[in-house]
Amino acid sequence: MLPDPVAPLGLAYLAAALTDKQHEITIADLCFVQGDKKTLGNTILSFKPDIIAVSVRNIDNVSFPNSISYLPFYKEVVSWCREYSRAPIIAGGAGFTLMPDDILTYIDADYGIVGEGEESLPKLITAIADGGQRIDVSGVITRRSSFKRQKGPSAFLDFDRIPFPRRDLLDTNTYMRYGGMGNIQTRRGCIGRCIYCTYPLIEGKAVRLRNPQKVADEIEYMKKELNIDTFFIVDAVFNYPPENAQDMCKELIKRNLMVKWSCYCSPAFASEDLLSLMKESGCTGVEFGTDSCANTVLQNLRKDFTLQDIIEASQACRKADMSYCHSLLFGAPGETKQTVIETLRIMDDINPTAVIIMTGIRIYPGTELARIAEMEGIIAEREISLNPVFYMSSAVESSILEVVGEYAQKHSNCIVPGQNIMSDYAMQKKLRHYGIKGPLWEHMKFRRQKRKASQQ
Ligand code: B12
Repeated sequence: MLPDPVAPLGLAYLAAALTDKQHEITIADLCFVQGDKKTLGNTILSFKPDIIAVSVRNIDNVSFPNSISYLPFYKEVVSWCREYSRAPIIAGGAGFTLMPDDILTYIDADYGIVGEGEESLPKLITAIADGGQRIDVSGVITRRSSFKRQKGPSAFLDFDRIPFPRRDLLDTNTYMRYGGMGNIQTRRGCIGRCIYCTYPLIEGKAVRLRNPQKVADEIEYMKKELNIDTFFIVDAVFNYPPENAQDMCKELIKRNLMVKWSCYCSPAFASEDLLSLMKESGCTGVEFGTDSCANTVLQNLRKDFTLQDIIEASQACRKADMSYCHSLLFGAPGETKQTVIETLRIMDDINPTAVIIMTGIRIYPGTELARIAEMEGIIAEREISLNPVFYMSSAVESSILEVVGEYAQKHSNCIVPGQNIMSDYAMQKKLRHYGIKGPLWEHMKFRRQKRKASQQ
């Protein structure tokens, strides 16, 4: 399975919220099963649900040019549910939240919830149990009503008060075996203004923090009860605000839990002090959403850092002996052959553990990029629908795949998912088979060491 299988943390949160309200729950996870329909059918027939909730996390692989849509599979799953049960079907999830009306109609669900589900889902279930005549729950859409994006999703919740996710309902051992890590969330929301990004639409524009002690309690439980010793922090940006990130690390160091973890970081707040503390608390690698090294492009994308920050964050990683990866995104408004070459040249200088390159920027409704694309006559915002459309600066449209492909062939630290370069199923399977944990890009350094040794 490519990319790595990822445990359905969102469902585990919903299960906890429903347990709190005395509902009986089961999770039918189709990630590892052969003959999905039969497995799902057996679960439905034995559990006899009154409500079925479907989590739509990924709608596609966001990889240009090898774009794959997952929505036909969700549609099929909903049709299987209907074959085995007459229970109303509610859809939700990160992917769902991005185009709720279109997805609801396409997969043929009865209700949808936009955004976080911990509060809305129990309320919707109660409303349905009461006859479903009056549904006044924020974030809910039905086949007749439509969600008005300008109102935002359901009210953003106080994240610190939400109960721990019910990982006991998930097959965490299998996720560890094939995915190499567990997952945990320490904050929700993102203050970034990146023109293409969906995170503020999904999680809100303000950061909602959890108490570091509670996060450490959850990690301690994961380690002691579920044997999860390696995990990914799924926060949009772990190192903002830096003070909270520091407190988080200090709490882990104090408890001496001997866990390993990795996360997304912004180059803007990646000081050597923080990175050293992160390393001491078990962090093995950070992934920077760098996108470009050309200041003009960074400005156009409304990134909140500059080339200088990228260089300094990279130096700080080296000093803290932290593996680090820069994710690049080529094709932004204002991208030229020059800005691409400049960015790749700076990657040569910086020489990070890994460079992940995506070409073309997926356009989602509700983002500034959608408005730019409409203004430039590429696509009207209301027409952006289930078929992925990618923004690509016309100045690089014809050359970018070749330039990136050539660069990747010469650089053993380079991963290009859209062109299947260093990102294939066989390699992933082999590494996981040998018990390699954590993000696979962290292991590029061993590949490079091997290549260097063979050249000597
Ligand atoms: C962290 C992350 C990753 C990490 C995950 C690491 C790990 N081990 O967990 C990595 C880097 C591996 C990753 C990979 C991918 N990711 Co990702 N990822 C995220 C991110 C930032 C957070 C996801 C998360 O865990 N959130 C925390 C949980 C608790 O929240 P949640 O799942 O959204 O659940 C809440 C709500 O959505 C809702 N909810 C969820 N299910 C349901 C169901 C019902 C019925 C209801 C009512 C509500 C509901 O309630 C939950 C609790 O509040 C999101 C962006 C974001 N900000 O959400 C992208 C995101 C989900 N990823 C995305 C994608 C595409 C992918 C990949 C396919 C990319 C690729 N080609 O490799 C893979 C797929 C991996 C997989 N097997 O699923 C897209 C999905 C949209 C799309 N276009 O499809 C997102 C939205 C980013 C984006 N581009 O906008 N990802």
